[in-house]
Amino acid sequence: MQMTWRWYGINNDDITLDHIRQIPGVTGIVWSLHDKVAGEVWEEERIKETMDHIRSKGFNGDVVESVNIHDDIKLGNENRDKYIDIYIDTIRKLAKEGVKVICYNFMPVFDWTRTDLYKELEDGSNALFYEKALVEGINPKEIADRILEGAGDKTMPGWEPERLNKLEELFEKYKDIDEDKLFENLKYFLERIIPVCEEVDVKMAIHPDDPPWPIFGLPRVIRSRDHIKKFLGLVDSPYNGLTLCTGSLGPGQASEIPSIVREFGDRIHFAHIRNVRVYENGDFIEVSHRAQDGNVDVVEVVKAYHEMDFKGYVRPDHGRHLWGEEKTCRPGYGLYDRALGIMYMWGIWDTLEKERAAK
Ligand code: DNO
Repeated sequence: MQMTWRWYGINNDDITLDHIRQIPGVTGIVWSLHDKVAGEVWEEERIKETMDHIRSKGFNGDVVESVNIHDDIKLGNENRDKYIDIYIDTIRKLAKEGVKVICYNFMPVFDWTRTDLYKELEDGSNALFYEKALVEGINPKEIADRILEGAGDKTMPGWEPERLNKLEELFEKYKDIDEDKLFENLKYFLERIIPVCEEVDVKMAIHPDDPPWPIFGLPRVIRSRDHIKKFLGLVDSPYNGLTLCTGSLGPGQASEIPSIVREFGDRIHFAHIRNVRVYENGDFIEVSHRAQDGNVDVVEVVKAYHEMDFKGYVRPDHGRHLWGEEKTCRPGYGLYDRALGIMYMWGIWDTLEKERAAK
């Protein structure tokens, strides 16, 4: 596995590449142009500037997370081709600078959703939390306001104020889009972009829906083994692949994750590995990577990747906020717990490597 770290860009992240260099075994930086809203053109100079900076510190910039998809593509309306052309243009420019994998999602309106960004855990740390009943009864605008307020002055991917200001309008547009229609629109998008990806050797890696169930009446299509299987069949090419996020799938099917990894392994280009603790009422909270701390058996997950000799990219995904860092870090993206998570994963991986070598 190739260990990576999500970094928010030049002048946009308190955690610098010099800090990241001190975390053992991290070889790649997962990046994006975070000021770009979905559908905007990415300039070659900006891509090059970021890649050069990443490379100057000894990392690769092989993975971009995310190039966000304009709602007109998800809605399948008359503007979609224009936005798909822009998307293709970005894929080509990224390929030219050496990018290998693009992580994206196809969730309508919202990216990941939580009700509390700083819920306290029993050890005094805090983490992202989801209260199921609250989301079932609340106006989506209130959730958006909570998240934006919690984020303070930090930009949050998937929660761009420009889009959220038009929430009512957006919901109105989605009212006739059900799961089948959303799948159809996803297929149309893939049929246009995957041939280009094959040509320029960039792998697409869709991120599962988080949480893995429909919210606010909006359909969600990447949320279970069956959904993933259907998705991979829409365009049956290795370039049409997955970001397998254990934390996103976890609240719906934590115990199945190792077998999902085994089943779809050859289409997983990027692994997001983290743990969640799921409560009986459907609430969940993000916990440390340690298997015992939550419902995702991270040991088994890493074993599944090791068995298949996984050569793709991995990142610790989110972490709790530790030792007061919630005052400065982006929610879910502190330094300490993600670094601890990496060491946990290396501990498992290196042990398995030694065992294999001794056989
Ligand atoms: C959350 C992330 C997601 C992910 C997007 C991909 O922290 O895993 O926001 O980047 O869904 O497009």
